[in-house]
Amino acid sequence: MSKAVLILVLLSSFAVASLPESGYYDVQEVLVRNALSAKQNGSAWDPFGGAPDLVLQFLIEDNGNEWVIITTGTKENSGTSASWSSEWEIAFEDPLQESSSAYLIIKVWDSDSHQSDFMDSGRIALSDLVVGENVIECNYGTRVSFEIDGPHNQGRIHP
Ligand SMILES: [Ca+2]
Repeated sequence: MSKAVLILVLLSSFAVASLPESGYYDVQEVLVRNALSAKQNGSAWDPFGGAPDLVLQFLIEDNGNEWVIITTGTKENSGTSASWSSEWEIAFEDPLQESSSAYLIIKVWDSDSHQSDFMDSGRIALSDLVVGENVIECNYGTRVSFEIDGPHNQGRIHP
């Protein structure tokens, strides 16, 4: 399995977090269902009625700033559902906060060679993330689920 992304999420707070402690976590079993089959205006995502090519971005949003931590590969002609067998490693450095201003954002795109089309997005407070399955219902009904596994290899964060 590839460790495609390694990012340090540094957030300051003294609150208790749902993810048990700082460390490396794997994001895996990423699954999309119920993506929009057509654009808001009714036209297909791709020319000649083609199905969308789903690609996801995971971002962290904190106090109005957001940055990408994971970009999945594109699933060509995936239609309204897709799954990824890849595994991405992320790192949360203690203290992970209970702040109401920190979120994991999921953005769903239809990948296009010219310019990708935004399809949907949703978010979950970082403090609501759990080890195990997480489910995000996006604004237009897309359902994104993924598993968080960990923490592991904790010692590597502060070598
Ligand atoms: Ca496309």
